[in-house]
Amino acid sequence: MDKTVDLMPVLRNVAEKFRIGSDIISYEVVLNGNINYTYKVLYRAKNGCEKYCIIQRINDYVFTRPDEIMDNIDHVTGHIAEHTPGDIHLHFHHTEDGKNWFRDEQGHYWRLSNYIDSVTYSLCDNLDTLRHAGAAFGKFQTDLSDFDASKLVETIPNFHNTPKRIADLEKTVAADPVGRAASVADELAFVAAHKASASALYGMLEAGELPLRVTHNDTKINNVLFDRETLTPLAVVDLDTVMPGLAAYDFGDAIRAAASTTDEDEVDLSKVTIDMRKYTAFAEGFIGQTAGSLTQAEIGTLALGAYTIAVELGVRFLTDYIDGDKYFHVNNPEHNLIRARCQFKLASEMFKRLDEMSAIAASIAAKAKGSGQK
Ligand code: GN1
Ligand code: MG
Repeated sequence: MDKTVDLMPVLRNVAEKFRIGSDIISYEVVLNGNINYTYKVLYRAKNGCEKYCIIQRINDYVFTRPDEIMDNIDHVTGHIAEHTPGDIHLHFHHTEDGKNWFRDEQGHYWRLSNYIDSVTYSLCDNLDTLRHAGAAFGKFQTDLSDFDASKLVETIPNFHNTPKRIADLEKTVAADPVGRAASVADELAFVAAHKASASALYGMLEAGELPLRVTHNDTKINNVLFDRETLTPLAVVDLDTVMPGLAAYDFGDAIRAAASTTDEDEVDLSKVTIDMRKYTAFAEGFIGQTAGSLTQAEIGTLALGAYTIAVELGVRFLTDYIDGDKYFHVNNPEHNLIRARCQFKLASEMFKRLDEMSAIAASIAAKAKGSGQK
């Protein structure tokens, strides 16, 4: 979105549609997502008090049916609120005709939620915080363990179908719409070399060896809101991709983001590796919450999930680069390529240490089960 455009009139209109009035005082662009357009908005509530809310424009290139996402979110937030009545929850406002989304004259979809005063981290060195983040995502999964998954629409089909992601990359390379394919031979060779190992997890799902659960599917640590003072988790946000999935996807995506030594777009690849202390801390939190419900086979795939999601996300960034940057927001023309290289470097580091990572997960699980922790 063009940063020079004054969005006041647009945001006022959205606020009015969601019935919080149109007295918007100011807004700031929130930059930590790669897909949607997010604004933290200060407004004067009808009782005269100043309040914040979050207004988002849903990216309808990525999400072709925003209305279905918002139905999913209604179900999921309702279920979580019912199960954890004392907690702080994400709540989406409704329009006069009872919808939690609004389509403007340009065809853009908008939503408005409460603002939860909190801190978030994109990269975090504090091991306690990482342990808390792991526990928050684990709890998210266990809170939804009795949720009827048939109520959920698959908002992005095949989201973590790694072999299909690789096949899509191959098709995009063959089409080469913007003439970038010739410049990524090394990256394509990496993908070819890792195709089989990165497809193993999906193979186990297809073979019926792993149960489908309701998972978050986008477990970057910046999707956990932390209390400013106690630094404990308040809520898990970004529910657009809550769908049936594998425990290893949620664990894996979180690890590839939070246990990396760098941000996901680090240019200096010599700095990119997995930090085992961070890995262990996150795993303690996540497995501590979920060990009681995870099968042995699932525990055995958690580390593989981290490697798999790193390869898969690298493949997705690379595909978007070759496709001309249509999916992810980019800051420069090389951004997706830089991100892809960074994920591939991280994946190759994890691949070398898979046994060690698996052993750590297994030992944490054994301890958690032994101590009767859920
Ligand atoms: C996107 O917008 P954000 O940052 O929450 C993407 C995730 C990627 C992530 C990588 C719907 O999430 O799958 O892991 O970027 N979300 C979607 O930063 O594709
Ligand atoms: Mg997201």
